[in-house]
Amino acid sequence: MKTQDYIALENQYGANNYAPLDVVLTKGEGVWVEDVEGKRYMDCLSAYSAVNQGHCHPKIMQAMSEQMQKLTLTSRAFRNDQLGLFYEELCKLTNSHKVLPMNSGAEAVETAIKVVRKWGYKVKGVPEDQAEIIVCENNFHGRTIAIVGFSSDEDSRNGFGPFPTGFKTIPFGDAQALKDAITPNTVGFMVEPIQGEAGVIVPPAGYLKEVREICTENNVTLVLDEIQTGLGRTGKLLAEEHDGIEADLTLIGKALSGGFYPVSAVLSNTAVMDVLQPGEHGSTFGGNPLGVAVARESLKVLVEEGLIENAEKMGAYFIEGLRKIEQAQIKEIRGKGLLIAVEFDPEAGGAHQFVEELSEKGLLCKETHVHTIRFAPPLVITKDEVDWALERIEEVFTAA
Ligand code: IF1
Repeated sequence: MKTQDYIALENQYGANNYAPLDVVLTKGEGVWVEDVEGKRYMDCLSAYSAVNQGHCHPKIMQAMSEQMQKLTLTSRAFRNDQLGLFYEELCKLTNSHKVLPMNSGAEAVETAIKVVRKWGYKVKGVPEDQAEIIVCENNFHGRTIAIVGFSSDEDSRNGFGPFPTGFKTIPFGDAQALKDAITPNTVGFMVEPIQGEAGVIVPPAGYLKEVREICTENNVTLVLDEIQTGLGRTGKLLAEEHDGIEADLTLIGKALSGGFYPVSAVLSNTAVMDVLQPGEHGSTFGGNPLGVAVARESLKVLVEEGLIENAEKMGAYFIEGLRKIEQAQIKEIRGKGLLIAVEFDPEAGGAHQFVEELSEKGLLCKETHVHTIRFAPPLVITKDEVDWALERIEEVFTAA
């Protein structure tokens, strides 16, 4: 079958909830993927930061293959020999006290909403059903009804109402706005350290430190959604480290499984997560031995192969190379580690043209909000591979 044949099948039988590039991929290794015509591409999206360890990492594959021949799923009605080890390794790695394992990022976000509300009622003393959670404009935290209910993106929420209440929206990056929005019923402030989908929006230096202090002073839990920024993507294990702070709840997902299996988790200090009692929350696959074995190896690879340090080094090199490109219509180049974005002036006519041309040259990336291209290759990328990418990016950007 050819590219068009696969596309025809997707168009005939698949829901129309994405408009992907017409590239039909069939294999991947490291930063490279290959389509059904045998054409090779560098993946500069990394499945939105879910394959930080590179495609089909052999050690993670090995761990998955061994576990799937032993035990894959038991439900949490029984215990298994992977979960306790995963808890201990993850808590020690992230200096957390407790872990609640889920599957998708959105489920981790929903779990956090439930936990901070229950904490508000049982510990802070907020009257029942009066809990307020503050979020930021242009947030992206997933696609469930509660989450899109507090999204400021029309496409994410149009036609899906009515939505749950109890959420307040403030501008991102504005600590004073947080201070002004807090009431005695505020139980949490949930924010991405860097807003990914909004276009890699990096807040002013010290923002996370300020919001940490404001939350502490006002007995409000700080929930950091590190589902995209976490696990090495910004050049630190967790993006919160750039500001030297610790959240009360930290959400991780995506690369937690190296792209092999949906695994997400809510990390917390004891005070917050211990409000949950047996029977109050759960999930069929949450904490299953197969996913957890994959996650244990994915974390090991991240640390032992120096991917976090590599992200910091290669990210700085990538951004430096982008800044050398002579292209008058580039409005801003921004990012941290290997979470990088190039925003174009509206006069450039939108970034999709560059995405298509880069795909022609063998580099896969994706635009966001029309004018911005995100470059987020797997953290295993080498200097030569960054040079390879920069060469093609310069060709496309300067030809425009
Ligand atoms: C899609 C966006 C990125 C996330 C953050 C939670 C979640 C995500 C910070 C939910 C997921 C994915 C979802 C995917 C595309 C991608 C995405 F473009 F949608 F916004 F990365 F920026 N918090 N992001 O980035 O995790 O439930 O998906 O596992 O919906 O198309 P999930």
